[in-house]
Amino acid sequence: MYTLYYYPSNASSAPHMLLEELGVPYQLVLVDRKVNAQKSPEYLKLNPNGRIPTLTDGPVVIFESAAILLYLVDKHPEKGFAPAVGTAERGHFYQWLVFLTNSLQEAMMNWFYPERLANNNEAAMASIKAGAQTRANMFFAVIEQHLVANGPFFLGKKLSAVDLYLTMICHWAHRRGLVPPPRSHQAISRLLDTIINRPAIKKAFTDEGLTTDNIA
Ligand SMILES: N[C@@H](CCC(=O)N[C@@H](CS)C(=O)NCC(=O)O)C(=O)O
Repeated sequence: MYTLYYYPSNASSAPHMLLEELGVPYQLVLVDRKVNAQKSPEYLKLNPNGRIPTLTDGPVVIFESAAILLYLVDKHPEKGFAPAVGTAERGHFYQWLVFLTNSLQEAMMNWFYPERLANNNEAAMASIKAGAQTRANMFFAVIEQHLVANGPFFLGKKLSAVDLYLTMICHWAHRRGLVPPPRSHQAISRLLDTIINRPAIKKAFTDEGLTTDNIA
């Protein structure tokens, strides 16, 4: 059985949504950030970065949310959350997932936590935050343009794990008040409506103690 080490609304959220969508057995283990449990010696053995999430599958341990999605879609190819390996669609699936985790997620992290890069210098923090917001918005605009031309989902008519990853990041943007909100983009907004109304997604959010109204 899979075990997902999570904290509500953290980067565990996309793996959690995917586990629910796949309908496979799994358990959740809370890593309590309120007491810095992600830096405990036990957790660091699983994830030496001390970050959430981590997935275990028997003896297999995987960290990085996008890697967890890739692992899970490959373990359950019949569920159709990623195109077949070796196809053009699979290439685009990799492209968008890596873009979301490497470019958009990183910009969002710098926007949330500018102090990590600014050595607690107030002026540097404000500047990093403003730059990261501009960068995140530029990436949201690229996504919107892609969805308008090729949507409603990243891979056209077929929902995939990439759409769940975008939902997670839009949820963060919503909670933290990114300006303008991702929902100011119509195609992104339509995609979010479709995703958050799916029963599996509602269950994942409810199980994290979040209301399903307005999660993104
Ligand atoms: N790129 C990583 C980011 C993981 C990450 O930064 N997680 C945050 C929560 S969203 C965390 O654990 N922060 C606590 C810390 O850095 O101490 C992933 O997607 O798994």
